[in-house]
Parts: sequence; C-alpha cells; structure tokens
Amino acid sequence: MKKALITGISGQDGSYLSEYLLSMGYEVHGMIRRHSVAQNQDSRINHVAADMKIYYGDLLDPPSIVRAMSEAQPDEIYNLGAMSHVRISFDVPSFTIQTNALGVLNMLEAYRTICPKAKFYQASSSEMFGNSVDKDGSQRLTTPMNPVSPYGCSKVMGYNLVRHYRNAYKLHACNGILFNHESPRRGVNFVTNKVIKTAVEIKKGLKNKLELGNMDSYRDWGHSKDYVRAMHMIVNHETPREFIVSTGETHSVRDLCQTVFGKLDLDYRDYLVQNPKYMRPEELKYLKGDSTETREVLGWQPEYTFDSMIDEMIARWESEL
Ligand code: F7E
Repeated sequence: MKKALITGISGQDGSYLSEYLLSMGYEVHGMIRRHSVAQNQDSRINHVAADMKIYYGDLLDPPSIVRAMSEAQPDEIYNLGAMSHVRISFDVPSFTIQTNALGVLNMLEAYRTICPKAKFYQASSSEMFGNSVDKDGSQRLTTPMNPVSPYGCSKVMGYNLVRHYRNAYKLHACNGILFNHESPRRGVNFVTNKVIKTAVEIKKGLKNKLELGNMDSYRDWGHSKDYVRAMHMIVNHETPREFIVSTGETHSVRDLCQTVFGKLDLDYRDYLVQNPKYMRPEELKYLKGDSTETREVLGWQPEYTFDSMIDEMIARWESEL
C-alpha cells in the first residue's frame, strides 16, 4: 500500500486529491492548520476524514512537519499548503512570502532528512509568469517568469527551491505549474465561485448586485478534479521535472459573467457594480497555458469543459441556497 502525505489537505485540491488517492488504495496522511472556527478546519474532508490520518501542523512550524513526515513515512509528498489568494497577498505580503517560500524550504529540508527516497510534488502556479506571454499568445515552461504579486514572487521562490534541491541532493522533486482551477469546492472569494454564487442568489431574489474588480483580465480556467489527476501523474513520471497543467482556453472575467448569468436567463450588466476594493495594485492580465507536452508525455487530458464546470458549480449553489 503506497503512502501519501498532503499539506493543505483541507483545501479544494487537497480534498479532491485525497479522495483520488484513497480510491487507488493509498494510505493518506494530511496536515491541517488549527482554525478558531473548528468546523472550518476540515469541512471539505469531513466525509473522508475517518479513512485518513490527520495531523495539526503548519509550514512555518518545522517540528510539526518533522512529526508528520516521520510518522507517515510517505512514498509521495504533495505540498499544496499555501496562502493562495493573490489579492490578499498584497495585504499580508510577509505572511505570504514566509508560508509559500520559507514553508517550501521547511518541507524540502524535512524531506531530504527523513524520507529522501520519497517523491515530492510542489504546487507551482501560472501566477509566476506575471505578464509574460509568448508571441503565439501562450505561456509554457520556457516563458520568462515576471511575477506581479507577492503571491507570484513567493511561488517563484518555492519553484526554484524545488529545482535546486532536486539537483543538489538528487531528489525526486517536481513542480506542476497549474493554471487556475475551480470546482464547487472553490473558496467563495475567488472570482468564479463568487460570480456563480452571486448569480444564483440574484436569481433567487436574495441579492441585487454583483461587486467585482477588474473585468478585463483573462484566465485559463480548468477543473480541480482534472488537475489533481495531473499532480499524481507528474510525481509518478520516471524523471522528476516540471509540467504545465492548463486547458489551453482563455476567457475574460466579463465572458465568465456573461456565461454564468446567461445560463440563468439574466444579464450581468443589470447587476454589476465595480468596486475598487477588489482591484489589485498590479494585475496579471492574460493567461493561456500550453499543456501540449504534458498531454503527450503523461497522457493527461481534462474531462471537464468550461461549460460543464460552470454547470456543476451552478448546481451546487442551486441546491444549497
Ligand atoms: O482572480 C479578477 C482578478 O482570485 C481571477 C489562485 O488559485 O489562480 C488563482 O489566482 C481574476 C483576476 O484568481 C474580482 O483581478 C475581478 O484577474 O479568482 P482569482 P487568481 O488571482 O488568478 C492562480 C493560478 C493561483 O495560483 C492562485 O492561488 O479575476 N477579479 N473581480 C476578481 N477576483 C476576485 N478574487 N474577486 C473579485 O471580486
């Protein structure tokens, strides 16, 4: 039986990844941070918590990492824990850099000391590219990294540390550069789920406006469930290296609103209020990932489309509200 240790197990990706690994017969161990509202700690993994071993821990608390790694003795480590909200990273830049950069260092140090034969996956992000776009309008492994947020800067540091530790200590450490990925489990302060939840509330007469920031940025939105399958393929590829995970399709925030409200027979322009509070000091304008190599080398393919993902997210709020 293979054993996996997941940091950030209570997040969107952590919850789907733990379900996926359990379905393949893995013994799953996970680290969660203490939260003052106890039910918020593990609401996404409650349904599978009894089948896993959960430890309190923090990427900034090396003793907790050492304890979890020593007890789990994992074959695979997935470092998904992070301060993952780009807009909020401007408000808490020091915490973001510590968690997402120093936190990776703490994980790598424990890994090379306690279980160097394990395979290590680092959740790297398309936010690392900033506003770099290749001439053909895509980002790929060779695209320069010019991050435009404390979050993006911190992820570049984590990415480079993983490459450095792989080369210096001959570790099987990999980076998946994942473009935006969503699902019904996405936090409601990320734009997809915010727009979808608000649209359903408006349809049900519970709200009368949608407050957003920049409408003209473009994102390559995939589904988290498809992307956690890619994580497993990346870490189990014979050669530890980097891979891009993306749909290759891009939509603006405006397109997203039009599609979501259109599906509910509404016009988003009747409800939209632009609020500077949601603007970022520097914005990443355009993302469209080229994952051709990942599809060819790993045989990965997404199952969801932009439309089927939105339908699933609408259905969640329609049944919940
Ligand atoms: O914003 C615009 C906003 O916060 C998408 C994280 O998973 O993906 C995610 O980062 C776009 C931006 O995601 C609102 O300005 C407009 O252009 O949903 P988001 P993100 O910043 O792209 C990357 C790959 C990660 O790695 C991150 O961890 O939507 N936008 N109005 C808004 N965004 C939010 N959140 N709220 C608004 O009201």
